[in-house]
Amino acid sequence: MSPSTDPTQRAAELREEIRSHNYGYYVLGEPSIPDADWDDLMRELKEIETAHPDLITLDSPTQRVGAEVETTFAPVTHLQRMFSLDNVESEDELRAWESRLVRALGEPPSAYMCELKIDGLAVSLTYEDGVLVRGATRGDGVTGEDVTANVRTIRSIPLRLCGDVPDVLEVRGEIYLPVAEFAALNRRQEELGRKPYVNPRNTAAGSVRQKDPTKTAARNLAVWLYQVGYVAGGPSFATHSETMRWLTDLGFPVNPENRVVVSIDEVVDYVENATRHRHDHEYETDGIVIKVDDLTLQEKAGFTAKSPRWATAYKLPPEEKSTILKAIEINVGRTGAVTPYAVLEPVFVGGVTVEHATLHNEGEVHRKDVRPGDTVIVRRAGDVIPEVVGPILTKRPTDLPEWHMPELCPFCNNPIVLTDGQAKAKCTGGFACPSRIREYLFHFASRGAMDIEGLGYKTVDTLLRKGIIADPADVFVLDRARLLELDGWGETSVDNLLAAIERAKDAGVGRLLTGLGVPLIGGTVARTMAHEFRSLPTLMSVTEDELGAIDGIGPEIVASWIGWASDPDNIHLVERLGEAGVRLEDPEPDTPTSDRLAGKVFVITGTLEGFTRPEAKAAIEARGGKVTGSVSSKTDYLVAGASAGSKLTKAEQLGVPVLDEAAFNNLLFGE
Ligand code: 1X8
Repeated sequence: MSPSTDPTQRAAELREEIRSHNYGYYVLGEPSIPDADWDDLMRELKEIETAHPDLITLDSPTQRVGAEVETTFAPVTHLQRMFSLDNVESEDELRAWESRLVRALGEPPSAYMCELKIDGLAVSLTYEDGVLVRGATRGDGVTGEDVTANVRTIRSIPLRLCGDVPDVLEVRGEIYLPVAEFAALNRRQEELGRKPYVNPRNTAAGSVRQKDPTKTAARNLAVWLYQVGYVAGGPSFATHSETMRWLTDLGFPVNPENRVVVSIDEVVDYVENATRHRHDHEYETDGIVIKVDDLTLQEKAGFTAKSPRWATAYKLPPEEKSTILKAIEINVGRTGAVTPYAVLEPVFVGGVTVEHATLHNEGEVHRKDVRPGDTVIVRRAGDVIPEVVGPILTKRPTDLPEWHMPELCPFCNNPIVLTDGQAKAKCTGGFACPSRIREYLFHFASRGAMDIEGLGYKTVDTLLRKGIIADPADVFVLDRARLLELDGWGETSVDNLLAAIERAKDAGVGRLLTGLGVPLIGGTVARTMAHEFRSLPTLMSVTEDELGAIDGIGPEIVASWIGWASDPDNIHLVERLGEAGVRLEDPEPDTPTSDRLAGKVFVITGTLEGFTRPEAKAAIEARGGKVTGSVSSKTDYLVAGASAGSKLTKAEQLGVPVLDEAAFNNLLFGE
């Protein structure tokens, strides 16, 4: 079949094709076409919709991310009440639940469905004639909150169902943040110097209750559907497992770990297996849900005041354990920041053995009232960051003293100073502090910074201990003969390291700046600064106003940089890096390529994937265009990346053409 030339039909074809690829990708986990081809389909559909706005439909894949919603989420009454589950915590309690059930039914059920209980946020989705019309939180079970705009951004949630669709369908499921996404999010938080998120569940819940759907879209949430709430005009089924197969056929993601078993003994086996493999999934689970499979028997068993008798949740043990807090020690990080951490009697929690846990700062140690010698509760929050929850006071030995931040750094004996109350502590030893310099060099050489292969933690440690290096500039004047004297180093490893160091001299201002580890200046900010100024010596003498004028650089970053650049140690370091042969300047960019955008006025908003802000600005200016900060009737185009907010709304109100990244590329580079 060749593509239709009629825009209405072609748009429908494209939507169906994209929907089917999305199903393969997000539900089956099997991509059916290369990403670039998928992008082409989306681009063609967007072009048709731009040319014929009347053809845009609510279920079009181009319409996942809409505008911001108002301050509150409207209440929604569920078509069918969202029940809660009773729970059991042991095999005995599970068998007692079945005995009560058998008594109520007069016979043992012939089958149970066992499912994983997902530790996320419950959601109810309503489809009318196969089109998603509403997403709602659970709320109190009767009334939830309307979170449709946010739910629509979750790519595994179908906007349109396939096959024979019912008139009305309400399905229930759990939205979750994949563990790997959670970890990546926290790495970004750390790079920005912000507090980490506590666990995937709270983060998922927060994401679904965002006012701005572009923020939800950026989180890569996912969903499993596990229950039909209400159906009108649909087929009838004899068992719960059949309804789950039907949901799969309609295009919903249904957890492949679900199993039908025929006896309570088999339920016990499922529970044991699921407990053993609890951490093998990309999502967190907090139990197993057991449901009577036969729908007639479900009806016969009925409900208690708030829970069905035909289902129960087997709660998995909380991911908390108690152990001894042996000591509180401190780290000195690459910026000199001093952080206390707990040294624990090793304990197995959340699937790993935990020996250390961060305590953030002295204030936190006192707020939690944990003291060395205490028995403490340890939690592996979000299965990622181990955390000390608090002491078990009944087990505290008498007269256990409180812990205080040492006055002198244990690594270099220089004073530790406290700022912001007890929130921040800093070692005043500078590069003389062996802990700080080790962390600093390790960061300097890391993949995101100078990317010096072979200069990892162990090598940095050896070179420091032998007195071969003392700061980042020393790395570039290493003596081959001296390295060859080191234990375990041969010609090949020494030459490989020296070659990697030689390459790093040319890494450029952005990477160098990242490597210098200035507080609040991670990779993104460093690249922006490098792009604007092209020269580290220029940056060393930049004024607050010059730096603050750059888009994306706020007053805190400015203050951090000015403070860093006026420290004599750092000024000296930059000079020595230059003397050691490290390139401190980037070449000028190419001069204007054309005047194809002559006289055109642009505003840029949101995050573009292929450009930093300064790069996008440079690309426009190189073609004779101009970039301004706010949208007005004089604006010719708004370039809108991900997370575009009020500027996008304004442009739409004024009828200013909006370019997504593909359209922007087309304007810059197209025929
Ligand atoms: C909550 C959950 C259920 C299921 C999975 N995860 C949950 N968090 C399931 O049925 N597979 S059922 C449920 C509830 O009824 N409150």
